[in-house]
Amino acid sequence: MKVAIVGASGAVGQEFLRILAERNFPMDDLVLFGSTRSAGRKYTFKGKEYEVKLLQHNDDFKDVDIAFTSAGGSTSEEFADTITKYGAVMIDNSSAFRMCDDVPLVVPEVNAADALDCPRRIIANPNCTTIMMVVVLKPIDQLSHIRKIHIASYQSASGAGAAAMQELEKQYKELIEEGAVKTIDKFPHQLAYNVIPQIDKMTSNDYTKEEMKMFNETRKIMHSDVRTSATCVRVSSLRSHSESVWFETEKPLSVDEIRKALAAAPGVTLVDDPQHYVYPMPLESAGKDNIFVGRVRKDLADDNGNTLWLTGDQIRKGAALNAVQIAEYLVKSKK
Ligand code: 11C
Repeated sequence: MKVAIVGASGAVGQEFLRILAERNFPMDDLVLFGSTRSAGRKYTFKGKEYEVKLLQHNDDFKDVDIAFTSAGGSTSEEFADTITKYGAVMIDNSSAFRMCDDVPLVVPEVNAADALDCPRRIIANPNCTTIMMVVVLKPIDQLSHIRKIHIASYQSASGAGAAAMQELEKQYKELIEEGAVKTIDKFPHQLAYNVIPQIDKMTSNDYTKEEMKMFNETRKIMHSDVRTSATCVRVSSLRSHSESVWFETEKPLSVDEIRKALAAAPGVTLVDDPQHYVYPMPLESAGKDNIFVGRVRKDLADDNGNTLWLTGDQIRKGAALNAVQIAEYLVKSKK
């Protein structure tokens, strides 16, 4: 088994290296790819050093079995044929192919088997905010069909990549040392001491692309007609996204039923004792695999509604871990 990582120097690329090693993914060889900016850099994996190769249209993917790609949508689009033409399966972290009918969009806890039907040898990894929400809502949907979701997200700087995390730290430093923020590049406004109610580009219906990903991807992954109305917000946490989620089910569900389903759900940890100040927070979910859920309660405005709070590491379950879990499922299914 030969594995490739495209975008090896990015925040998600680096997380791939850690997760593949931690989970002892069954592989014999590794090859790293990057842009001209990162080609030549060296990274250590399981005690061996690997140099990042320049991603080019050549035969470098000839012996590759699985390619994890995380270098942006335009790179994925441009290189998909080069990557898959000799049989490699491309597990793509970008939004380029997610809504294509012939590309499965997979969260293993929700729709693992969809990964087996990939005629283009491309499997799409969903948007991080969507992944976290569907892992938590799937066990509830099994109790009673979820008809509507309202969600407000609190997305950390890490969602915009490693350079954005550095920018947030730099903004705080500039405020302390120079009295004002000088560096605004990766975000449309100053993020330090601020929240920004826009993630990704605005679309013609006045929802952002990130918000429309939540609407469309949730339906595809859950095989559902559910409607999701989202407001996605960038906050100044460094790593780990959070979401406040209101959902309406076909029949009313009790808080106890929901808590019980969540406590038994794969990939979910229930942290819910608000009377004692116990609920999930991004500082604690950063670096962890599961999605943490708490504040489960009845919606006061909707008899068939309940509401909860969740938080999860956007770079792990929201990106690299989910992709590695897809690969693990493919390996297991071949045995
Ligand atoms: C963010 N969720 O926090 C975005 C990043 O469609 O994969 C991931 C964008 C995507 O900025």
